[in-house]
Amino acid sequence: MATVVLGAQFGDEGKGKLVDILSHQFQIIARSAGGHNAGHTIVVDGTTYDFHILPSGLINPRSTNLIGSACVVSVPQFFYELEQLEKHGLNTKDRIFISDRAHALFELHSLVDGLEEVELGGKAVGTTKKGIGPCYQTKHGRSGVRIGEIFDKELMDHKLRTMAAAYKKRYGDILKYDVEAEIKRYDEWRPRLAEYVVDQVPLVQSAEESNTPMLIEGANALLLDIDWGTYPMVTSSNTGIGGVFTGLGISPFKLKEVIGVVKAYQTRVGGGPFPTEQINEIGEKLQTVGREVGVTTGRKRRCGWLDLVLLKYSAAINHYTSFNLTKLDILDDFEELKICTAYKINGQTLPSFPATIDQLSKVEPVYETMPGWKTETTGVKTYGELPEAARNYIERVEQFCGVRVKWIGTGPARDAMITR
Ligand code: 2SA
Ligand code: GDP
Ligand code: MG
Repeated sequence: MATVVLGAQFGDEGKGKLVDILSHQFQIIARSAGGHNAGHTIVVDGTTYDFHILPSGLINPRSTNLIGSACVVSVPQFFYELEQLEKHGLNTKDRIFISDRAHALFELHSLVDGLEEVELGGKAVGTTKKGIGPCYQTKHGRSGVRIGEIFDKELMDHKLRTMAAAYKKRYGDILKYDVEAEIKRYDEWRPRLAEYVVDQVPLVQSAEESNTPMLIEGANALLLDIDWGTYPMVTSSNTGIGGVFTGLGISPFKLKEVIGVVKAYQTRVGGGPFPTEQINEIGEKLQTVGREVGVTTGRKRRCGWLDLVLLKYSAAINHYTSFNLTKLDILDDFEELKICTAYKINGQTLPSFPATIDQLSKVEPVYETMPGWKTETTGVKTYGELPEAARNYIERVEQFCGVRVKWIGTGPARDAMITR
């Protein structure tokens, strides 16, 4: 039976920490979509680990980890992260596999990502410039290279040269890319990569047949989903529940839980509408106290109040069975807190979450104000011991979205998590 952990807002809700906490209950941990744009930070016994393309579940030394078919994989980044983990003394041998159907993300893709952002000018997405969008473009344009195809040197070289020629036609000399140098690097990497590449279908199938507990680790979040997010200010994969099926081929009937990870306030990195954003001292306080800095790019994250309209929409798509509300402790020192419970445009309440960024950027959030608790919550071990105002805040989220808050994060450390 499988449990899925998904980002419910704009990412960086703290998915990595929950995956780490749950991982000891699971034998297989899988990433279904996305690439090394993701940044998951885990703090274990005072040591901080940053994961990008590798599943955070690798921290559990007994787990087998899979990078699934709908992922895009930078081979040098994959090796780099493995080396970092090994430096920390973590043995990853025979515990990490990449689907042969995942797509190879080349240096070419990341260079094109940068150029596309320049072309967009004031409308830039604010990508991580890791090449995610261009890699999914070549995948969907049917010209990409699958990880399994790397082992057919002639095929890979031909496809990569064709891909490079197409982009050269588009960008000319501003694209500074040496395809032959990249081909040479792959000649070196190919033998080393071989042991990690698998056909994931029998792996997932046998896990299903033997009822092996599987944890599926989402990357990014629903509002960044290519179909359900704030298009076009999104990433290029299906970050919602749909990506779990396309990325892993798992049976929907095998899902036991879909946990939505929700930050107790809200953040966003990159461009795009953010109705409850606070460009003022409140936003600055959330950014500073919450240490809201991108794990992949080091960018400051934009900050604002919790938006329940957005969260309810997210729940309607991802069908969460429970929430993990994270970073409650960051709100410990506020006199009062605001929660958005409706959107208005020209005085009219919207009946649902808008489909366009044009509309979303025009909405006026309607807020409920709740008293803060002005008490430290880090170190609190049980729900009942939380201040009443904090419990009221949590219960308002549950009541509005119809989803139970089963876990509450009160600090970055593994043990700073209240379970209900
Ligand atoms: P991309 O690079 O094509 O996926 O960017 C498209 C949009 O998706 C956003 N995005 C993210 N948002 C939050 N966190 C992400 N991971 C890093 C982190 C971000 C960082 O964990 O902190 O370090 O900046 C992530 N990855 C992609 C991105 O900001 C664009 O809005
Ligand atoms: P992810 O992308 O969803 O895995 O989240 P990130 O790792 O990008 O960002 C979440 C950050 O918040 C990390 O630095 C975590 O260590 C930290 N974090 C997670 N949960 C909590 C919490 O409950 N309280 C505090 N203070 N920090 C947390
Ligand atoms: Mg992150």
